[in-house]
Formats: sequence, structure tokens, C-alpha cells
Amino acid sequence: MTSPIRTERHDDILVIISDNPPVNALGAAVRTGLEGAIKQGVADASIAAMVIRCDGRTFFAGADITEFGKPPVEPLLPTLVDMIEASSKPVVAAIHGTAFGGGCEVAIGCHYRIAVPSAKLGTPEVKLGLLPGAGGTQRLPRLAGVALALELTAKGDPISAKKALDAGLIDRLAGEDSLEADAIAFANEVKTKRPIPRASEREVAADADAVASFKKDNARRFRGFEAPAANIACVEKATSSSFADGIAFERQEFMRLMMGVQSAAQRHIFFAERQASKIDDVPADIPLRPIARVGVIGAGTMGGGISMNFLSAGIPVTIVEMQAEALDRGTGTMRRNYEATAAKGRMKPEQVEAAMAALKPTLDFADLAECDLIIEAVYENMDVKKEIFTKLDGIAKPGAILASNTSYLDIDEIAAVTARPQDVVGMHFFSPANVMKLLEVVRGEKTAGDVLATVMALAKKIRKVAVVAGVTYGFIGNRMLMPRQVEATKLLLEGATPEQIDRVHVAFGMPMGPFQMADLAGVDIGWHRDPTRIENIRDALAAENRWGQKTKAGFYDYDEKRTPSNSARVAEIIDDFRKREGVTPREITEDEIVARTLYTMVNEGALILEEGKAQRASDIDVVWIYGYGWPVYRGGPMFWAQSEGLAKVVAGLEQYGFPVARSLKDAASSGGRLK
Ligand code: T1G
Repeated sequence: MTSPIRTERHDDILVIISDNPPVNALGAAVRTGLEGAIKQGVADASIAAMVIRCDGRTFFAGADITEFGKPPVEPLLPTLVDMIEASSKPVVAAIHGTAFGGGCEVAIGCHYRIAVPSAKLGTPEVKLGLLPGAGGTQRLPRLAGVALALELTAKGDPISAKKALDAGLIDRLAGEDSLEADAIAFANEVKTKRPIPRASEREVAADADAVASFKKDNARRFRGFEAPAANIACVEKATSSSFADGIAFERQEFMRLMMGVQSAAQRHIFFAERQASKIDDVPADIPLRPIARVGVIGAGTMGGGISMNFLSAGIPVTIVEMQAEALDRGTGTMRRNYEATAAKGRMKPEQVEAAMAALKPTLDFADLAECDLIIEAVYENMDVKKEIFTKLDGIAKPGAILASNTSYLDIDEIAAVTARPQDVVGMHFFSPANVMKLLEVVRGEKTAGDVLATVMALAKKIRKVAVVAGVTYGFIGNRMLMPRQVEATKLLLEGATPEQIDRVHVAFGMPMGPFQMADLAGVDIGWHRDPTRIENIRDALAAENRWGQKTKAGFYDYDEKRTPSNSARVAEIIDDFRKREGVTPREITEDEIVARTLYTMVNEGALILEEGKAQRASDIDVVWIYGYGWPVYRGGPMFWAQSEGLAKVVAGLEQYGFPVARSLKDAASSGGRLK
């Protein structure tokens, strides 16, 4: 097998080139090739300096994650980086694309670094539940200081080449189109310079304040995660120990994390997110329908948020409303949202203007005829949606994709009112639509393969994580939410309190529990609006205007700052219902809450898989991570059930009398996995 590494001579400069698509991951073949090339350069007296660069879209984007969990293959990455740094001849890293993880560590093991302006550097290992294990936690603070090293390693977000230059992480910017030539020129400049600069030989200034403030500023963000603390500890170690001792500590912490459940969960999600974009029975190279303009029907919260996704990606939008007042309100909200983003420095004012200029508000439904994709985002009522799709069928251009943003309703029933069911699909955005990353793409019975593939590709363009769902009430996420809500409400009647149930979920790692979520979304959602008709606890709350945070009272009471407190009135309402139902409250354990509100979700997920309403178990995990804030360090409901032990989950379900999905029971008894 040919090596992914080749070398080219430019006089006395040896250029070492990696060609390992798609991201030049530092797999065993790359490491072996690099080792051989460096040794060749050092041994060859006619070589004065070396350049390392990569073909394709990026410099090394990290270690090869697919190798994790397998027996290590020499040369290990830390050894290779140390060898590059120990070279008797200067090595220049020529960076483009994303020098991430082990790629960044190779770069800082080199003696000099030059990057094109569009390049990014980073150590996102923490997002895999890991830490830079090839010397990054020890070299970064020596090169760029403690504060930046903490940001890069413990948060895992990349920095631009310009910021890296300002921080001393790189030495020079190259021309966007002249990286190799500029790197060779740089190598010629430094080939006689002595001593060769080595990051590991630098001192790192202790910076206790930076560490303390970083920990304090990020405590909430890191809640529940193990890897951030390990990254911080390694960087802190660098301020008080020799390089060798720091490396030993880094290695120990890296192995501890690598063997842990959290990293396995986070690596699972890394691949699951990418797998979700693949449609098993549609060819990956199917021609896509061009989407030059998107139409959105409804300028409410969802319609406005949906429109912003496309405008931010440079795709013009025609947005339709029935009344001018609603249209103005909607477009005004969109502008305010953009301006708030600009105020935080995450968008330039000219980008706001460009986005709003690409928006065409109209009251004329016929204007949608120019759109290639039309997304309906109006009131969640089947009759209303059928009426709209009937009209759309009459005006949309042939081949236009007709999508509904419905969160529950039957896409096949909607498609059936048109003469083009093959062009109808569900695009279920999560609120706020311009923020939440999840998009459930609902495949109707007749949805064409190219329609599905087009929407999945478009989702990536608007920076969404898309998952294909089948037609079933609530699709994947909301269908699994239902048993959780039903059981949580039953538990209230049987003796639990809203804060007890929410506390279990928050301790588990959810951003909020079922009742906190109800108060945020609105207790009155789906309420029949008849205050005299009180059939359940939510009816009783809604009837007293306890609609949640928006009325400063729901399952909790809220002060001016929306800080929640337990409500005596809610306790009374629950008590009244217990008396009315003849229920004597009893002690509810945490295990019972977990079994009845979390195991039941897993059970529903297994049924969804059995019915073919999700392509794979990992897709269900992706839905819950990106749509509901399931803690990524638990890998999603189906991965978590696997790590809990399916037999334990089945036993818990049976203990509380739930019928267990056949596939779940079979997997548990065979020791297999949910697929
Ligand atoms: N290893 C193996 N495969 C990888 C990979 C990696 N590091 N990165 C990406 N891929 C695959 C990915 O699964 C997909 O495969 C294809 O490449 C395109 O990826 C010792 C231990 C670089 C910003 O965490 O952030 O170094 O689906 O769809 O949107 O300290 O990939 O096509 O079959 O994401 O253009 C640290 C992870 C590793 C970077 C490109 N590095 N990658 O984004 O393409 S651990 C990372 C990314 C480490 C050392 C430690 C992104 C990208 P397929 P993609 P993209």
C-alpha cells in the first residue's frame, strides 16, 4: 500500500507532504511515513531544513479517532512529535484548513509555524471527552501562555490564524494561495538560525489568577463533564513542573479519560452525528435539486427563526403572512435578533444588512411561485395545513420541495392533498429555530430520494444536525418525550413533587427537568382553553393562569428575574387531585423516577426502531443530544441504556409494569446491542 506521505526537494529544503483524505487524520500510516521522512531529512547532510504540509482541504485534523480503542500502533503520536521537536534541523509547519488536536500538536512540535489567514488551530479533544495527549497541554502554555492554553484545551474551540499569530502560537501568515512557497522561503530564512526554538524548553509563567478565573467562569458550562477538569489540571501542572513530569501527568490523565465512559459516549456522538446525515437507501451521489430561494409561510416565532437560518447561510427568503401587522412584527423580530447577535460581536453590522436585504416579505401567497423550497410554519392544525398545501400545489413551481414544520402531524396525510406527494417532506425545526441545531427531516411514504437528500444537504449548509424520521406521532424526539411527561405527571399524583423529579433529571445532566421545561415552553401549550374543564393537573394550572415563566407562575413561582421557587399553590392543586383520585401519596425513590421517566424513553426508542421510524439507534441519540440537551457525556438515550446495561433497563421497566419492546428484550437477553 503506498504511503500517504511523500517528500519533495526544493534545493536544501525537504518538503514532507501528507495526502490522507478526507482530513489528513494522523493514522498509523501517516505517522510511520512522517517518522521516516523526518529521519531521512535529518540524516541527509544536503538537507538544511524541512517543511511539513498537507494536501487536500486541511492540515492534520487530529489523531485518527477510528483507531481509538484498538491496540496502539507505533510510532505513537507523542513519540513522533517529540522526534520532530528533537530534530537537529529546523522543521516548519505549513498550516491550512484546521490544524486540530494531534494536528495542532504536530505543528507546535515543529520549530516554526506558518499559516494561511483562513486556517484555524485548536485542540478539540475535550469535545471527545479527552485532552491533547501528544504534549499539547505542556507545549501550549509554554508557547501561548496559560490563559489561551486553558481556553484551547478545556473548551476546545478553535482560534483563527490571526489570533494564533498575535498569541505567538504561529510565527507568520502566508499568502492564502502561496502557502508552500512561503513556507519554503521561511525555511530558507531560518535554516541557519541557532539555537533551534523548542516549545518544551521554554519556561511557562505560573498564572494562578488565570486558572482560578477560568474555573469560575466556566463552572456551569463544565457541569457533569470530566475532561475539562483534566485539561485544566494538565495546564496547571505545566506551570509547576518540569516538561517531563508534565508529560507523564498528561499521559496518565489521557489514559484515564480514554478508558472512561464519558469519552466513549462523546466519541460515539461524534460519529453518530456524521452517520445521521447518511440515508441508507438513497445513493450518496444522487443529484440534488438546486435551492436558490426558500419560501417560508408564517412570520411567527418559528417562521422567523427558520428564515434566519437560510438568510445567515446566504440563501434568499420570501416570507409570507396573511396580515401586514404580523409580517412587520415578524421581520422586526428577525432584525432585532440579528442586531442582538451583532451586539455580541458574533456578526458584523453589514452582515445584518445583507441578511435583511435578502429577505422578501410579502402578503401575496403567489410570490412563493419563485421558490425552490417552501416551508410551512403556521398553526399546528391539520386542517390549516391541508388548506395551505392545497394552495401550494396550485402555485409552487414544478419540482419545488414542499415542507411542513409540523412537530407531530402526519406528513403523508398532508402530502395526500397535493398531486406531488413525492415533493412533500417534513422539516421539524426546534425552537428557537435559529439557535437549536437539530432538524428532524420527516420522510413521507412517497417522499422522493432526491428530495430527502437535498434537504439533508441543505441542513448541513444551514449548520443544522439533521436526522431522518419516519411518519409517526411526534416523530422521534417528541414521541419519546410523551412517556416521560405521562410518567412524570403520574409520579406527582403518587407522591413526588415537581422539584424532586426535576432535580433527578438535572443531576442526570439534563439542562432542566420535565416541569421546568413545561414552564419554559408554556403550560398552556395544547390546553383546550376552557378554565371550567379541569381533567388533569396541567388543566388546573392553566385555568389559574399558571402558564409558566411567561405568567410568572406555572409548576413553580417566578420572581422578576424568573428565578423559580417551589409553589405552595401547586402543592395544594396536586393534593386536591390526589384526594379526587383517591390516591394516598407515598415515598417515591430516585430509582423509580429514573425507571419511569428515562427507561420508558429508551423503550419508546426501541419501538421507534422496530417500526422503522428511525434509521439507527445512534440517530435517536443525536436527536436527544441536539434537540433536548441530553448530556453528551452520556451519549444519548440508546447509548446510555447500553452503558447502564440493557438487562437492568428491562428489569426496571418490568418492575413498574411496562410492556418491554421486543427488540429491547431480545438485545438484553442476547447481550447484543440496539441497532
Ligand atoms: N479521525 C478520523 N476521522 C475523522 C476525523 C478524525 N480526527 N475528523 C473527521 N473525520 C472524518 C469524519 O468522520 C467524516 O467521515 C469525514 O472525516 C469528514 O469529517 C492525540 C487524541 C476537521 C473540522 O476532534 O472537527 O487528536 O462521515 O464531516 O464538516 O491529542 O471533521 O465522511 O465517513 O466532520 O469538513 C482531535 C475532529 C482528534 C477533529 C472537518 N481532532 N474533526 O469538518 O467534515 S483526537 C478532532 C472535525 C486527537 C491527540 C488527540 C471535523 C473537521 P465520513 P466532517 P467537516
